[in-house]
Amino acid sequence: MPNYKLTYFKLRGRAETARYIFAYSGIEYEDNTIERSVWAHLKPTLTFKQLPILKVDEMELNQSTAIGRYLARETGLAGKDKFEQAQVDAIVDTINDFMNLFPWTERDETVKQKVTADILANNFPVLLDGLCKLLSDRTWFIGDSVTWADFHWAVCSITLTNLNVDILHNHPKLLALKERVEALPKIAAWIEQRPKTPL
Ligand SMILES: N[C@@H](CCC(=O)N[C@@H](CS)C(=O)NCC(=O)O)C(=O)O
Repeated sequence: MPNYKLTYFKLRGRAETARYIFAYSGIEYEDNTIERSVWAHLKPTLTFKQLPILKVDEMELNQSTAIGRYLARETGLAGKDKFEQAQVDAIVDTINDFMNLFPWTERDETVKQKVTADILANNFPVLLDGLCKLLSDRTWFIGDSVTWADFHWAVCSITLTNLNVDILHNHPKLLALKERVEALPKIAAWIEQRPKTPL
């Protein structure tokens, strides 16, 4: 087993899905969370000047989705065959397209709130209806066991329900999926112990 070191800010953000994969699979890793003051020194040393980064022994991997996909393949959470894997990837990409719409770094609160409200009114229903259709009456999005697409949904929907606690009210199946992931004993243990952060 290689040595894994995941470097990110002290946030769930783009590292949390990888942390769920580590937690669920029980693989040891170093969860290297850095302070903003350290970031100023670290950033210039990085190939693409962004986090997260996963170090696998001496090799470095950037891009949160590539990190998630790699870890999922290593741990049997990527989908059972190549088509299932593509379906799982499509769900993760669809959720990411949506999450990337939000103006996370906007400093003007009025602009931030207006853009956020527009996204929730116009883009969110499309995402929820599509995910609901995909999930249908099954337990997990794809196949008959949990995949990292279910983890990714559970992680991103925390951020969404923090924007508005009732946001999944009309989509009980998607809320139930989030809760099903969070009830997996190893995920529940990680949630209990992780730092409490706004994002
Ligand atoms: N597509 C990249 C985006 C990475 C990214 O935007 N990272 C942000 C944090 S979420 C970052 O490093 N921001 C600090 C900076 O750019 O100075 C990924 O998914 O990993």
